[in-house]
Amino acid sequence: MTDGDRSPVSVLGLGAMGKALAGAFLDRGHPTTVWNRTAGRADALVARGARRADTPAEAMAASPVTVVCLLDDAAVRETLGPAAGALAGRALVNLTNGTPEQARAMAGWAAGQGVDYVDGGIMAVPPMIGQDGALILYSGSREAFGAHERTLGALGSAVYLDEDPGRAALYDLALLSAMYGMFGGFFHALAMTGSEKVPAAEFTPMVVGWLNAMIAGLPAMAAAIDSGDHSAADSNVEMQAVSYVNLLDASRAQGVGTELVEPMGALLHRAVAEGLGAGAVSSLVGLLRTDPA
Ligand code: FVH
Repeated sequence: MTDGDRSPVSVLGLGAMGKALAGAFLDRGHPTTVWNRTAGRADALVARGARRADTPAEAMAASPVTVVCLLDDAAVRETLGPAAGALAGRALVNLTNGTPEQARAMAGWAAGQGVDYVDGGIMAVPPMIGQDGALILYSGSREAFGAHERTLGALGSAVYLDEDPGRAALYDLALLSAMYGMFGGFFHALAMTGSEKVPAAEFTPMVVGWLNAMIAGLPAMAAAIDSGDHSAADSNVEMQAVSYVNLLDASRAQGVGTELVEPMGALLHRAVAEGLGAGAVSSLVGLLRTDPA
């Protein structure tokens, strides 16, 4: 089945994200069938022209491609399990957040049902869906992605990564890790300045400028990480380990908890203990690698 301009599509899951996905398909004129465990959450979409399905199987039978966006992997299994068989010869695109292992296991399950499986990671919040700024990562069946790429394009910028169905989940979780690291640093910074009653809105522009300056250095760090050459160190690990103690001491003195920032301090000190003190902080990535669980 090839993708037409307005190919039918089904959406399972109408939480905050699923509603945005179904809405974007409707906006582009795709005949859209929707299902949600709590049926009433489909009402607004039905009023906009979506067709309500009473069961996941009915929804999946209505379209060549079904997009699933539920809370987690357990919800996906619970939803798709009873519908096994309804999907044969069709494509399933799972945009539920999950691990690479879960994506690979789901791909195996889908293959057993004769289903083309694509896993995905949504790098956007619901209001961004349907705009170019919404990045959606895909991996898994190249054929299915190619067949439905234009339909999926209604959701945002569609980027296909690899035939390994786990790749999109890996990138998704890695990008979330970078985001949460930034949030953690930001929240700690605001707790520090807030301890002296500096309004968050007053200090935040300085944080944004500083983070942008640091972000500019990430490609050079990536090159060092790929080459393993961490010798170019204007700001070496040992110096940073020493000044990091001040960050922790000052936080405690200001009455600010250090749970968000302690791990980085511990890693800097471990790097010094392992002889990496004279090099660049990019060497810390190597210390994080452990044998897979
Ligand atoms: N919202 C966001 O900002 C992020 C952006 C990036 C991607 N995530 C992931 O998207 C998945 C869905 O997130 P969501 O925001 O739509 O989540 P909720 O609004 O909480 O809706 C959850 C839906 O899942 C249904 N559900 C939960 N458990 C079950 C189950 N056992 N069986 C069937 N359906 C289930 C729930 O149904 P109901 O409660 O309305 O009946 C909602 O449709 C998620 O993986 C994010 O990490 C969102």
